[in-house]
Amino acid sequence: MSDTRSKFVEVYSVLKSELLNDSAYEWTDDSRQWVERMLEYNVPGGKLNRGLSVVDSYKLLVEGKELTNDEFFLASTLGWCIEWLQAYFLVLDDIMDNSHTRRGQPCWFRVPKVGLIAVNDGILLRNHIPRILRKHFREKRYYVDLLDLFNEVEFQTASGQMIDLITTLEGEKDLSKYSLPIHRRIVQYKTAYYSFYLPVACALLVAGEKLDDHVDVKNILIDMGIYFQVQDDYLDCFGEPGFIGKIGTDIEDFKCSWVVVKALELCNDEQKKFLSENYGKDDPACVAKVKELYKELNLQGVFSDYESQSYEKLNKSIEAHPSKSIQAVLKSFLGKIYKRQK
Ligand code: DMA
Ligand code: MG
Ligand code: MG
Ligand code: MG
Repeated sequence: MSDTRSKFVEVYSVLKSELLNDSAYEWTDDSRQWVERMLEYNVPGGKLNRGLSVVDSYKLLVEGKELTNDEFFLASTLGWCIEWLQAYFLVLDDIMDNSHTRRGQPCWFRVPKVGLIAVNDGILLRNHIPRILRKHFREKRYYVDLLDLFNEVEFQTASGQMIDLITTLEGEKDLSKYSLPIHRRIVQYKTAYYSFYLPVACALLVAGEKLDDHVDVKNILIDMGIYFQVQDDYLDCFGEPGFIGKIGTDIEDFKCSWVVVKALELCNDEQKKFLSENYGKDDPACVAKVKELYKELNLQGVFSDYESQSYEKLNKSIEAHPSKSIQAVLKSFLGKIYKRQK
């Protein structure tokens, strides 16, 4: 494990133990054990890309100056707040998407005796964030901006989840309503703000910047987030479950995935009919037929072209940015996700 990663993980233990000893609640052994197990199961086991990006971005913004322990701790704490936010969204997303596995283990709601208690666990995870922020940032000049940022981004994400979910409503399964602009709108809101804008925005605030001065950075990060979610959609269908840690459910769930949108663009009438008959059915035979058609349409090749084009486009916009340190932040982010396999 790299030094940054292991130091980052140490901060998780500190935050966890602070939450488990929060004096605003009269703890019992049972409740402390429940919360600890729930945190261990859902918070630290991911790639930690979002969280670590706060630390990496902050380092690049202060241009190689060695961080003090205190600065490292603060940037890491914000990184962990994003990992908490992610855990909260994922616990609920897996219930709504009827998913099976996440990060190589059963989804939290599938764990015996958890079930729909997972809904309240999601709410608890969400409530931990302002508690962490209050404990460590209350005295900072940028505290209000930080709270406002997390609130805005949570609202955007929940709105994205809403449009993701209402486009798949039972009884209204009509593929003709799916298009690239609709897909873009869904993924911009459900993924890009919290996964890409939020880490960099946190780093900018700690570095003493005002977010209103960085709208151009935000726009590039949103485009990067859209590219990232296209990869997620692609991996849902073509990724190796053992490797990505989750079994795809987009075809069964009738999701407005980038893959189906591209398929619709390329289908002839007969193929379109075939797709409509098999998409959105919770039946492995139908799923296999959809994947068969995707192969026929060479969607893997289409994706690979999209991937290199997006990379070039993003690189161009990054290089047009006037600040070298911001260019470095954005390039490091892009480097982490280009051609990712999980
Ligand atoms: C996830 O979209 C978005 C949020 C806010 C969790 P998704 O359902 O495609 O994610 P996953 O493929 O990880 O379930
Ligand atoms: Mg999901
Ligand atoms: Mg989802
Ligand atoms: Mg997905």
